[in-house]
Amino acid sequence: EQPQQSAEQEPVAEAAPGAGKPPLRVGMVGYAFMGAAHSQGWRTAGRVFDLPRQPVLAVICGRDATAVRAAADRHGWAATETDWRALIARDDVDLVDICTPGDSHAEIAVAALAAGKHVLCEKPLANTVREAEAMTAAAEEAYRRGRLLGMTGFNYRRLPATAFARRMVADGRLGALRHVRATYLQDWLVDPEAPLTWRLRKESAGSGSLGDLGAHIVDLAQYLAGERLAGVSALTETFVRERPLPGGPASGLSAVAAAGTGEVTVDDAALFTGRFASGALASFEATRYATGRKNALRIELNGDRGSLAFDLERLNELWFHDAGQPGAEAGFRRILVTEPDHPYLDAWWPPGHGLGYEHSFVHQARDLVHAIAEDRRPEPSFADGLQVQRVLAAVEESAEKNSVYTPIADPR
Ligand code: SOE
Repeated sequence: EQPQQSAEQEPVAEAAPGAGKPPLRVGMVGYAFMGAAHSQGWRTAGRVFDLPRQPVLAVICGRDATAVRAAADRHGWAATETDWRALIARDDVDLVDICTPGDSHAEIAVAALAAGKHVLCEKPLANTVREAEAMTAAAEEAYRRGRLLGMTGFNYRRLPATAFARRMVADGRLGALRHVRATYLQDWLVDPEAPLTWRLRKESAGSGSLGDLGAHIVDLAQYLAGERLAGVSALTETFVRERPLPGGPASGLSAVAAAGTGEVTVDDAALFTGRFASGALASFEATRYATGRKNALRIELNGDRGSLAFDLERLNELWFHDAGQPGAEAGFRRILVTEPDHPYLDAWWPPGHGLGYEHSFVHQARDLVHAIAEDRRPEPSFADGLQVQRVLAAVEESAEKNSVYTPIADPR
């Protein structure tokens, strides 16, 4: 089906990439780490993939006029705003991409959908189940009303190796699934003097390692398994309860410390076990205190016909054990996921020329453009983001009750 093109959606000018295609004009809110990553995605997707609509980096928004101008220049955005409401009110924006801390996701997403924009929202979808429910209801209504889409930014689904792993599981290569083992380990809070940034306060981040890292591995585990968790038993801990207040500008995950200290109000680490609806068992560990581990997301799945293992720090590889092989020759073998018939790779480099972290954001932009142009509900949708939020809430509830097994509300 041809994408709808309104009068003001002129095809992209001749010299630009995607010339002759209707544009998809993006307005982004937030310009820090995730803003930079998403900018890279929007900037690159239409230059690598043959997309039905050409992403245009129309407007970027942040409260500090000087800083947002600098971000616009660095990342290639045409215009700036300092109030997200002004961005949403613009008629030269088709899609709003939310890269702010979790406390503003719901308000921006609901308003953007009501204003007739598609929405991409960084994970975790919200800070609470209630907010995620409101966002999901708004997205359902906006889809019925105007075919508007709401997508949650679980970018790790969009690496060639994880997407290929999903294909193998769906093709039955693992047989009946018995175990999923997932860890996401970082170490940027090991130093007790690391400042109290927004990620360490419940009112801005919702939770700590749980929502920031645990959300990724819950989504990835469920995506790869092709089914949802039915319940969890959990432990959480906050190792350092008081930290220096942040002072000057933040960069990436760090910030400059100022005078005084404040309380850490989120978990530093979360450990939980889970049960899938099929009876398969899962374990999860999310922490920012795994000294020496920088961005170590690992996941392994064991079925009665085989196993798969993935490590984000070696993201062009997938390890596969086929239990049907004769014992003497069996064992995990490395699949180098760099062939043109692996997911996403026909548009990139010749075989063996691997991809990196940022490509997951390019693929995310690519997939969302296709979903919009083809009038398909995106995956993961806001409803999928809400379901992950319910898992996070069940983890918190279980941890509060000393690991009592906690069913997940509405696991559909
Ligand atoms: C920080 O822990 C963080 O940037 C997460 O917020 C991202 O979602 C993850 O991709 C990398 O680590």
